[in-house]
Amino acid sequence: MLTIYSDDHHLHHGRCELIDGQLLPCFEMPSRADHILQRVKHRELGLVQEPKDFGREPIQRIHSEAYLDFFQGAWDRWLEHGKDGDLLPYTWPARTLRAVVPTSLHGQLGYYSFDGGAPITAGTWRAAYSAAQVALTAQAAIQNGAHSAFALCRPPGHHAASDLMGGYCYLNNAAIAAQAFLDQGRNKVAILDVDYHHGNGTQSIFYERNDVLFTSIHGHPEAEFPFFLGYADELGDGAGEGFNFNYPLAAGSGWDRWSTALEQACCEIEHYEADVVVVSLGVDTFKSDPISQFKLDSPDYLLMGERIARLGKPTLFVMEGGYAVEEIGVNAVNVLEGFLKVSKG
Ligand code: SP5
Ligand code: ZN
Repeated sequence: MLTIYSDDHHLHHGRCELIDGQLLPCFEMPSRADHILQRVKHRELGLVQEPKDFGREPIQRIHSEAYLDFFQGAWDRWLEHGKDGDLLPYTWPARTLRAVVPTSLHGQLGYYSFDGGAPITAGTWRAAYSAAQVALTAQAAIQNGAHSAFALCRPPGHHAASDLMGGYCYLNNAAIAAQAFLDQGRNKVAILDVDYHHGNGTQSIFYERNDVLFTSIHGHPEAEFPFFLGYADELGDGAGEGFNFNYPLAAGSGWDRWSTALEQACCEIEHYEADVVVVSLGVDTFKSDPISQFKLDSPDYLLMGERIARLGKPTLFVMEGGYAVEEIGVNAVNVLEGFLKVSKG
């Protein structure tokens, strides 16, 4: 399987995130991608290539220009304020406030974000832009005939909505790739989001559309981030009604419960008759993930890959979360190896 990877992800290394009432060192750190790359090479998964540059246009198919302009320019504005620490929001346009777009940097930061978990640093735009190009390059490989490809994206993307960052995410790499498939002539894309957290950004982007089926298995939002989306009764709206499927699971869920949900999601994808599958590949479902509550073990990721392969569709894997850094390489690459075991044999 071809892997697309860029060293540019090192340009994004946030100092702190707001979590559990504290500013803690970011769980989403550069060594995550380094470990995955190391494992890809160690297991001789296949070629590793640099991304091409498709420019901002395919990103603008998903994200608003105003949001992208804000994100791209935020760091320089922060420097003009004479600051050099990370840029983190602290006020949001909650219910009783007005959804005005302020002119100030911090006002706009609150407007364009939904939590205090996605710091902007000097290199965040360049890293996120590169990650989107990584996804687009892997997407192009499939469009050109590959049966599968691995976009080793960092920072991750599935929490990012059209004009919102949050949850360590800035640009929605999986959504950008899904849209590129459609723009290049495919008619139906299925997204399978296996990250521990609900892919609220991806769901919101495609919620009213029937050309993208969104399925997600995740910690129940009654008790888990992102709290405000990801319930089972969210089935899509308008033309998108019946094209959104959430499988929220209780804390402590292991492979038994998780694989039952996977089976249901796969049934929906088969029923939809997707042309291509995009997997939002988070491995924060792992039993010793430091911020998550599921109990998957490393061999379970092989089975996950095998089941995805039995869909028999061209499949793009897009890296999302996973914070047990020592094991992240084994777990992520196990999904890919499980997939290859079935799709090759
Ligand atoms: C891409 C991705 O996986 N983003 C995840 C963002 C999660 N941010 C909030 C996590 C809150 C965890 N609270 C429990 C901590 C246990 N000490
Ligand atoms: Zn996650």
